[in-house]
Amino acid sequence: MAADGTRGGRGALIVVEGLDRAGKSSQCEFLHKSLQESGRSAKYIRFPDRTTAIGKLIDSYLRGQSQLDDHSIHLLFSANRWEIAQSIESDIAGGTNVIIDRYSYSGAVYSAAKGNPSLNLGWAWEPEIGLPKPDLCIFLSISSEEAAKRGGFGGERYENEAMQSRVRELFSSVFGMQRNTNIQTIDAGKSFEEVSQDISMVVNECIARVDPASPLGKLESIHGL
Ligand code: NYM
Ligand code: MG
Repeated sequence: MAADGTRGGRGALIVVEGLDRAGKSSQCEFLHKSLQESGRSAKYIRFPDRTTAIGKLIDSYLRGQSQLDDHSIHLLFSANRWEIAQSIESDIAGGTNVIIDRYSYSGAVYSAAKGNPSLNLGWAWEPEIGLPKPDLCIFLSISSEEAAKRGGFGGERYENEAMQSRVRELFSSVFGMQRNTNIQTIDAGKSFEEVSQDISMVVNECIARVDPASPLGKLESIHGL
């Protein structure tokens, strides 16, 4: 059985992006379950994948247990995607829809948001070029006011107001510059049910549209970055 419940064809690569507290993980879990319940093959993965050797270095950095140069940690986040890229490609080729919670867009914007003069968005995007390209990228957009209502920040690096508002600005610049990628912005300030319905609509459209004959794309350089 293929991704859409018919024979043959490849799966769709669906990425969900957004700020901390936008509700990405709960929506991804719900989407994963609903795709499976509708008889489609689906897998849910998240970045950073903290279980690998590289992921453990990232985890320790995020928890503030280790210090790393901004460029080094940036490249580790990217390496953490590259180490899983092949398995994503083979799942997609085998007809499984893959849902990814955070991807290269988070990678570029969080690092660039630190304001290091030698680590701008252009530099940050480079190591992402060639990774599997999403068929759909959902941006769960949430205002700082709504995010604040959802309770306090956790204790990890980057979970503070200054960083989050810079990340919000950079997400909109990056998504504004995307030409050949299907980006769908969804208002994540609505109720869980409304947001999940909006997600399900764009995901079903995407799965129906994925051309079984055309292979998964690769991320390209972003013009104007
Ligand atoms: N993050 C995540 C990055 O800085 N670069 C990346 O490439 C990725 C995938 O990690 N605050 C940051 C964003 C988050 C943090 O992710 C942990 P999560 O989804 O909140 O566990
Ligand atoms: Mg978080």
